[in-house]
Amino acid sequence: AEKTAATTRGGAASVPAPVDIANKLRYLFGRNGDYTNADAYHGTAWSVREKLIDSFNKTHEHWRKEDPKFIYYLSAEFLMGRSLTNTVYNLGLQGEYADALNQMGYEMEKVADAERDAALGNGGLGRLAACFLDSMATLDLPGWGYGIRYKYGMFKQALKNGYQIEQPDIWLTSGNPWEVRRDDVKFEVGFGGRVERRKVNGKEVTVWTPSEKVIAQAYDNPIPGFDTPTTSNLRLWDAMPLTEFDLGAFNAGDYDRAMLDRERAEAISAVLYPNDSTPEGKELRLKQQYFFVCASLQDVLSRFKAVHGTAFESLPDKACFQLNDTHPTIAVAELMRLLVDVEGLDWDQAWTITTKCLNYTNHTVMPEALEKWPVKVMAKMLPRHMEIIEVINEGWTRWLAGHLGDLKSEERAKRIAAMSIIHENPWNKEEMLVNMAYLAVVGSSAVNGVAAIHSNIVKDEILNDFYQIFPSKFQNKTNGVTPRRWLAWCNPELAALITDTLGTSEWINDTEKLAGLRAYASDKSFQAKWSAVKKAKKAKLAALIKKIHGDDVNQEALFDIQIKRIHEYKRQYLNVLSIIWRYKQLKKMSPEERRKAVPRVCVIGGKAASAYDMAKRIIRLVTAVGDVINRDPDTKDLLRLYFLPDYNVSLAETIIPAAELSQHISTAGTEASGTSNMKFQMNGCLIIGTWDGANIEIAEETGVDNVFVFGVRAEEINQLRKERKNFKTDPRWDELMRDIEGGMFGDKDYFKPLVDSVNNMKVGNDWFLLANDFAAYLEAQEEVDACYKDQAEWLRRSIMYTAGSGKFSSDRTIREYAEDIWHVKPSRPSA
Ligand code: 26Q
Repeated sequence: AEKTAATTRGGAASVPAPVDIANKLRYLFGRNGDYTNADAYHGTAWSVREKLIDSFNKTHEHWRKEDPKFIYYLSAEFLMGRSLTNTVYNLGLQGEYADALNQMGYEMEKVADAERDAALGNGGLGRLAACFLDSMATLDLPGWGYGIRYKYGMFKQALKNGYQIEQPDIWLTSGNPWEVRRDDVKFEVGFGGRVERRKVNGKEVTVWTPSEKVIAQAYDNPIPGFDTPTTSNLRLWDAMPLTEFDLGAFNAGDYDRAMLDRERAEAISAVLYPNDSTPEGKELRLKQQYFFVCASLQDVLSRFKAVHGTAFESLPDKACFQLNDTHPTIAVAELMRLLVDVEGLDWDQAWTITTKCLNYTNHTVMPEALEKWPVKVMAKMLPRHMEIIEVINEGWTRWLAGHLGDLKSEERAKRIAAMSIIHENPWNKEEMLVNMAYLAVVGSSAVNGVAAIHSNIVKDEILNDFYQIFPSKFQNKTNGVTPRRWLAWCNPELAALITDTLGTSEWINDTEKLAGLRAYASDKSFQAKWSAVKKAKKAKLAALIKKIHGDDVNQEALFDIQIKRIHEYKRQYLNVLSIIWRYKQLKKMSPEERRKAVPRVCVIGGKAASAYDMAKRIIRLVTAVGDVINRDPDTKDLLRLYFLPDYNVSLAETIIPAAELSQHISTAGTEASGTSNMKFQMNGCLIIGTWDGANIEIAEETGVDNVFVFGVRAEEINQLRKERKNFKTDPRWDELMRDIEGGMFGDKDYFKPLVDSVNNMKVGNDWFLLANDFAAYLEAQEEVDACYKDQAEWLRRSIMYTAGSGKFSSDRTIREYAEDIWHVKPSRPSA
């Protein structure tokens, strides 16, 4: 009998896909023929779901028997994007379902386009978690993600008169075929209340009686690996009231209060905080963090106990947890509470187990972005955890005092105060804060940064005191991205060309094989094919620009892209300034000179946190400049600027394959890693960038001379900031400032704070050193133009980028985590 991918993976012999899709539409949705693309999507997704669940069940049956060590990736964010395309490709069902849809008169690409993004994350950190899940499953590593099933994910961004407007992301209303509710998996999570000491059988125990309790309800999201039978899991928690209605209150006629309790519970998993930098000290945010950590740890411990009883000393051989930034750091205190208060272990034994099980990844350089919670807030919401953190801190500072015994007492006291987990708020001496990064470091076995330069900054600056004491705790794990979603599936044309050329598709899970393309980098006929693919992808992006802005763009132009969250440190503003400068130069040129100019289509996209005023002004500046440039008959064939609204994972999948130049121009030392830079590199897009984050390693792999690197280095930043007041700005810069201030793009008053923020005499004092890098940036842009005029050289570089991207597969990153930090080994179910 012929075996389809579905039968080898899942086992369930199924009806032909077209029949199955029609059945799903008939019996789940009551539809009979005449489907829209959205209908076809739902029918297809519910059909594919069954194969996914078969594979999931098989994998978990295998893991239950084998009982391997598991890695649990704890993250407040998982930015998954769409699932249909990824699932059918990863399961090897693409051909079967594409054919089925064709037979029914539909096109897979259009059908897949009807899916809503699962946008349960802000940006880099959340998308990294999603790429990691793909790699863990592909590498057969026993591992789950744990997070929150937000009812509303990242807000939808719309533009109104060029200003950002936020709209709720209502993503669950048509149902979610990619999740399975586990009605048998629920845990209680408590908040507030009081803590008492009681004697039980002569032993003193601590009892926490919360004043508020909610239920965490599990939803499983199967994660299919590629080219393997493994399907792992992302378990997300939904918050529900303890009882459907508080019956007591209801019977007493207090209907309002019963409803309020319900709302209060549901609020916990209602919405993702759209803040990707400065943490808001909102209590609800802390509640979300504890909510998912508490449910996840209870879940893991209950599975452990079902197999190993109370032999908790072997917990570190069976489970480890990766803390994705400090967001889940309350896990340190929660694991202690569960082991000591609930399971009755003694403190020291529990502490040994806890620190063996936990590891922490830092994603941030900026000190103001490090999470700190007021002791007052923590003590009220999590009184027992606050006590535990105090005891941890007492033990820690006592240990430190011994460890630093050789120092003079004054120096010693200073060092201890600087490393105390609980410390004064430097801006408000009345307030005490819990430093979550310090708690994470003290409570973990390993601490890592996300790119080489960033890990050095973690060691030498951010956590230097700790590094001096535990040098071997600190590691680097350079980020990566999944080559499935970010090359093979989003750019099937390029993937086919690569496979043809290398004679194998093995590069999809062994990206080092892409290095084989270097041999073809200067091959004219290969370059022609390479260029044809880029042109086809540019045509798709042009169609999207047409759909959104109504404009036809010159498809021969250089497509120049900057897509990422809007942030001052990422310096979209610097990009806009150079575009204005280019515009002014073009205006001055004679027709002959203009004929020699390299035409550009510039695209900027990204969301501003809703309360980030300066970022919103930057968006408005982009749209205002675009309005002037795109309508000017003198220049409109040579320069365009478009802001693409609602940048998200799906949009990235269209934009990145079409990009020829991408911008990664953060102030050196501020972007921890960046991951879109890796996606662009994989798709043969040249990079203009600063010596920052993973740009450095990308340049090393691609050949530094193939990258347009500019600007000051991280080591110089502190000194340059001190000298800002004496910095002499470039005359071209001064001219641009006068233009914006003078109303060349309208909205004078609204743009004034932007102008002030980069003025060396004003409060902002150009903290991100735009003025310092301005001249070098314009020069690098001239190099870009010169290179683009030499298409053979441009294409050679483009090929060298893809060829050099092997290191940046998240498979490599995950292998390193598995070996150096997690100590988990692959366990593959039989096909
Ligand atoms: C914290 C507390 C309260 C509210 C929100 C937050 C919060 C949420 C999200 C703080 C930070 C984030 C996200 C940070 C982030 O995405 N960092 C990026 O992580 C990437 C993956 O490592 C790096 O490539 C980027 O350089 C880094 O900016």
